[in-house]
Amino acid sequence: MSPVLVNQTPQWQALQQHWETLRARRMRDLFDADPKRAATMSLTVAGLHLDYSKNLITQETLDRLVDLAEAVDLKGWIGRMFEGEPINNTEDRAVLHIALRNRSKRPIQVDGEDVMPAINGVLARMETFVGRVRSGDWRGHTGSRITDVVNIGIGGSNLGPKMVCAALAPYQNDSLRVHFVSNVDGTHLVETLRGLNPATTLFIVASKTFTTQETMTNAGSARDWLLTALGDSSAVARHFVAVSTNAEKVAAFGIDTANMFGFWDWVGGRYSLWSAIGLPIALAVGFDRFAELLEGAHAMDEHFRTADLRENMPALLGLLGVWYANFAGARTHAVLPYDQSLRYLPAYLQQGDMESNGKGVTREGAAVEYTTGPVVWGEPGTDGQHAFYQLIHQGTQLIPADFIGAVHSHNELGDHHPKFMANFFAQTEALMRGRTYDEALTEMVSAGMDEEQARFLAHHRTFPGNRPTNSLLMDRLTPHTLGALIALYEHRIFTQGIVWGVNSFDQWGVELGKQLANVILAEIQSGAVTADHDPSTTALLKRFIRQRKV
Ligand code: G6Q
Repeated sequence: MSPVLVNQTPQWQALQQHWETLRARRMRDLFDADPKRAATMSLTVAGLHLDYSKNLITQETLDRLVDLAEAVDLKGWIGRMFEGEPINNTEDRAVLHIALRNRSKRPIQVDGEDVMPAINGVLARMETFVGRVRSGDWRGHTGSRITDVVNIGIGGSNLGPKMVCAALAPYQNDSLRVHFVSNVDGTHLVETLRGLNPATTLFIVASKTFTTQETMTNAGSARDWLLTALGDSSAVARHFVAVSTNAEKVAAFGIDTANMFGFWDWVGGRYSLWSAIGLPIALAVGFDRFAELLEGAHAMDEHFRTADLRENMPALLGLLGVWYANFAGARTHAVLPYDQSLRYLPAYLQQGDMESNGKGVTREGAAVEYTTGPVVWGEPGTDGQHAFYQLIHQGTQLIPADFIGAVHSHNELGDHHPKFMANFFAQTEALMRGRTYDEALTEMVSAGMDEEQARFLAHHRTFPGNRPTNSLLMDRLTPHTLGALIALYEHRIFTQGIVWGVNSFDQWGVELGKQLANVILAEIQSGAVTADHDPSTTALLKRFIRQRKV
């Protein structure tokens, strides 16, 4: 018998009724009614302080959301993930990114075998390699030390390391620069390689499958670039390393498998920065810092695994997302880092969240009858304030937002950081409080404005408020707090996937386009459109082929 869809449970229906009673309430009033609200709706875990009091919730909402989490056996599913059960049911795989950063001595078994010795073995090889490259012991083909590392990978083999390298830029020195090439658009590779010296450049070809079209095309062109300059195919061994699960294909490309760092099929691409896919991170900031990143994530893992749901930061954030998506009608979720070095975090989480929970059927294949993963988007403050915050404040959609910032900047320049963070706090306050018509009117009249004009403008200067935000504050963005922050979002995604009953760990939705692209590529290369396309695609293809001939 198929399990009941979550929207048919009494806990879901109770939340629906609860929303009807809460939707007309004002957060301002909730704060007035409970002086301890900010304190009771805050918690600190692994160096991250979360204040979730500026949400349209009461203690009853939290009780009911936790009831829902219990109804779907969230705790049981967390246990199953940590125990290495094959919870990715469409690919029959365990989901063990948590093992990659398991800094405890706890064994983790997959099919009766402890995976920790293999994980620690790869980490040890990474440490040695990183030490050699950073110290200058590893030399290029001509005997020069490596000055530039180019990671060639896409999706999960790109976004995580790229995001983390930017976030940890303050921990890098100038002697080894790390670059990322992902797009098969030749511009990406050409512009990255411009100015680089082949004799001092090391490529990491990062691909779990080692078959991904974009990555293999870029890797082939990078190899040509190197060999054109160095003129000796044996140079590949000193300038190319691979991160993959596919030794055969790595060898076929010409990379010595002694220079291959492996991982396992139970590491999903978008959850893989903790594996050897994190090699560019370790090269950029040193292995010890990479280990601190793993430790921060492990601290969040232990919290997620053991804390009561009512005090469980990732579970609470996940449940709040469910509250807005399924009961308040939100369709998007904004991630707003007040930290320039977290500029790639929204893009990273876009993949993490949307590829994981952008699903329309349950684990058992039944169509869902409710909203699943939201559109995730965002930009760092304060740029976003001068662009799209207007819509968050006064638009017609409800957009829950996460504000993320640090008490101390790595670049304390004059009063930049106080100004920056003043904006963070001001925005969350303004979104929560809003400004009533009367408040807007009084403000303008007291400033001396003509009353008729003030009455007109007050409509435009009214802010509805009641716009929900979470505030995440850390002391400083360190490898440890960053690790905890990423793990927090991973487990938030997990929580929501469990509530919605979807498999968060497959990505069948990316297949169809890939298949069609292969058919179309053959047509472009042969110059003849022969497949049975729709009329629009046929016309576009013919136009493209014709114009390329001119
Ligand atoms: C992530 C996805 C996907 C994957 C890329 C790259 O979860 O699986 O983004 O990471 O398609 O795949 P390869 O690492 O195999 O090249």
